[in-house]
Amino acid sequence: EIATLVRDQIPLDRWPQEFFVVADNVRRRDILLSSNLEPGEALRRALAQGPDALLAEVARSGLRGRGGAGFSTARKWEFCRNAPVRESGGRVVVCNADEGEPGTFKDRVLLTLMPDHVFEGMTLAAFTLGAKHGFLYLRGEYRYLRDDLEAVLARRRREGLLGRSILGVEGFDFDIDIHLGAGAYVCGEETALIESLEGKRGVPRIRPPFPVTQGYLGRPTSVNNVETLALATLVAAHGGEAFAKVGTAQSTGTKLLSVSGDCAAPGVYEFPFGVTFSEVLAACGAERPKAVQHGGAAGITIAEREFERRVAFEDAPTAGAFMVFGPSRDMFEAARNFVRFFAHESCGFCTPCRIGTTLLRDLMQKLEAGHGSPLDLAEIERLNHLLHATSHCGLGQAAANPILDGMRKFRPAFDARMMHEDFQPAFDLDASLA
Ligand code: L3W
Repeated sequence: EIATLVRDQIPLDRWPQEFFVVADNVRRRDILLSSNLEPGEALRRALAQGPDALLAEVARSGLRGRGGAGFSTARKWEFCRNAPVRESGGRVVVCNADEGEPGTFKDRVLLTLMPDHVFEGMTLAAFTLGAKHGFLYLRGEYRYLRDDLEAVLARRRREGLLGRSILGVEGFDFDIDIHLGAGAYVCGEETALIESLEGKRGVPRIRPPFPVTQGYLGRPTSVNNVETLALATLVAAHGGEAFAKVGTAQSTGTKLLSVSGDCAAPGVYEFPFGVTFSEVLAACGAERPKAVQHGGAAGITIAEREFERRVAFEDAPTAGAFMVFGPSRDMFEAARNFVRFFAHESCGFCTPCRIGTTLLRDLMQKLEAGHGSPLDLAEIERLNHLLHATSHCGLGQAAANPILDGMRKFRPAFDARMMHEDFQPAFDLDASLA
């Protein structure tokens, strides 16, 4: 049912309410999904204290990037703020709403239910950095959200929360443009996103230089995930200390999980970091699950024996995918599906990824057809080393992960695909030579 809803692109406000489940063990007022701040509330508090104090609060909160990599938000903002600005223009704030990781849909919920939190987070970033220009880079498939988001921006301009002299503060000018992606997964990578913003093909750049020093049009640019920016609004409103009390030592606050697959109650859940996979599976009503795919591109598959592991940067980090695989699922099929996705989404710029992902896909198709042998599994391992060592960006580097994880943890599903003894090749070499 949820798959049909997603496929039919029904706006989230028309989805049944039960899809938005806030887990029972999250009850604090300062938690994202239950937060009902007035637009401008966090910003007013930050303006009263000044940009240094806001940055200090963000540092105190321990907030880390929610796009998967977990880089410190305070450090990113600080790097960007300290980067020299050339004559070409000022600093830039980008909200990465190119939510394309397989199995993620939590940013879409935030943009639908709490766009003010996201735009306010961008404005707070701008206040810290001294940026005048911001972009919301919206995934092409979320185009239907654009009019509503533009309406929110227009309202915020009317309320003095965007535009010139924000909330009457002389010299604090900032506005946001919405830029639509066009369906390329790789544009979720921050430098490909910036290329796309500049009107070019979305090909990742070599880093360093990082966007914080040379981003959009060579200007210092902070690229942050939707969830990170919404959380920054909470930090500004309630203080970093309150935020840091939730979660674990190295992963403070909460994490939104897009729970889908074989469970009774799929939806967007918010849990404190440190929650175990078992706890999430119990909350969403998964019966006898055999695996969870939570790593997005990293393809990290958590098998049943690992269900006591924790969702946290120090254990199992995630961009927010939580795909539940029930007892009847074939994990070979799951891996094959992922690799097909990467072959399709490779931007084609570098040869290892362009060719390597296609070879991986073909090998998996060969195995699926029952024509494979252990040599093909060895070839997959070899391709993985090659892709890992030589790909231009993370897409290629991580493309073989779902297969390798699958081979390590669900070997029987792969062995079942080996060529059967009674297999008859279509082409009889001996006969043709004779
Ligand atoms: C300044 C340094 N900045 C790192 C910044 C960097 C970036 C952030 C993370 O993403 C993850 C993976 C997937 N000076 C810096 C520096 N930074 N060193 O920190 O950087 P990095 O390189 O650790 O990760 P990454 O390549 O940006 C890999 C996940 O991304 N993923 C996520 C997709 C997210 C979306 C979305 O937000 N809409 O699509 C896709 O693969 O899980 O863990 O900002 O500049 N010395």
